Amino acid sequence: MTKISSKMAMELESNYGAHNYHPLPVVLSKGEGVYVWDPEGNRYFDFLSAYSAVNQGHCHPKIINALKEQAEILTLTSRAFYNDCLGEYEKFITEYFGFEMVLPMNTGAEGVETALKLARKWGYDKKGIPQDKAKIVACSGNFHGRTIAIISMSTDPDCFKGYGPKAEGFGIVEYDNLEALEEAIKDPNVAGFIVEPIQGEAGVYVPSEGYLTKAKALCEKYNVLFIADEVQSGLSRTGKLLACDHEGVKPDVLILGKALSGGVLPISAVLSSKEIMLCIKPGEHGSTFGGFPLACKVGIASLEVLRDEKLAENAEKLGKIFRSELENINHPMIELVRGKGLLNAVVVKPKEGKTAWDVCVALKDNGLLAKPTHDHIIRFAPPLVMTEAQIRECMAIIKKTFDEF
Ligand code: IF1
Repeated sequence: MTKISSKMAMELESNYGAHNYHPLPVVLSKGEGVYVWDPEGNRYFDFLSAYSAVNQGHCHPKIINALKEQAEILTLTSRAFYNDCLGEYEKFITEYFGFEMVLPMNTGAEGVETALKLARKWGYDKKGIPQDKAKIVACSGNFHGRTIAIISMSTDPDCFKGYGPKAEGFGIVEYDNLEALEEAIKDPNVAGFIVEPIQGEAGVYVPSEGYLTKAKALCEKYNVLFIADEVQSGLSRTGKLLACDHEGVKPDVLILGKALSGGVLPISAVLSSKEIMLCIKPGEHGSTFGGFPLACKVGIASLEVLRDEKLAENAEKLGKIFRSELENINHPMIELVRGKGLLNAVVVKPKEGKTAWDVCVALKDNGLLAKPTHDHIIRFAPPLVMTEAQIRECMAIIKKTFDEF
């Protein structure tokens, strides 16, 4: 099949695809490591990493080989039967993260939904909350996915407006505010507190040092499950295996997604203790593809790459270089730089009507892909396999681009 042109690809998407995104005007047709190419052969550094799903780099050979090998043997059995891949994967991933059990799902949102259902079940069966009275507390500025229940926790109108009525049983507290959290979870009907250890979509908000530790302690005090949504912040992105690891906090429930597959398949997972996980009985939750053989093999390979290539350490090292070099640019449009590891964001101050979007289009023309979130914030999140030489090359591109404004 001949490669279609960028122009044709954009026209086809516009004519036949729902307009639920407003992509940057660039078409990708090949990816390898930190690079992506458009159909015309122009090469770009990928500074979005598919929203942190390709931490291991595009088309990592070890992960692709795991996919290809299993794809010729057995792809999907459903959970109606056992298979010879799932148990091994479950043992591998629970030992890898230090939990007793895992419930395998597909997208991050399904992982979050699973965690919400698990918290409610535990609330009724173990905490003694009266049936249908369980509440779950979330943070302002959160992003946990796009389903009806999840957007019922959202404080971003773009996520929930026009999709009402909201599902019941969710409360909101200000992020990084321990007094508000304690006030909210005192309520004996609260089953869980769900939090992103670093808020990605909100613009890479890193909470105060000690917030996670104290929040976990408050959850223990009031017998509330501490649920960490590490779909974006996990898997070495912030310079540790999990963002919770920066404070040594172990969540009661851990949600993973995105890079759990290295960007090859949708793979998510909820990890917890036996006591909590066994509140869900046979037939009470599941999904057709959850934990399927292809995902098991790809998941193991993806986690091995993070460990064997020391990608958390690399993210820590390169992130420090990135933030200090960016601050040294001291350009009037660069209001603030914040982040951890290789999950960073720049708050852009518009200049003569030029916004973050214009900067991203100019970055694209200079060979680097990044995308604004919430109008004035540019998230910079390259694959964690980037080298120091490459990140310095990217800093030069970013500096050159801002100097054009
Ligand atoms: C979009 C960003 C948004 C997530 C966290 C669960 C999910 C996500 C912390 C759901 C998904 C994606 C979704 C994508 C844009 C991107 C994103 F922060 F990563 F950039 F939206 F906030 N928890 N994040 O970040 O996982 O169901 O998508 O697999 O929806 O536009 P999913």
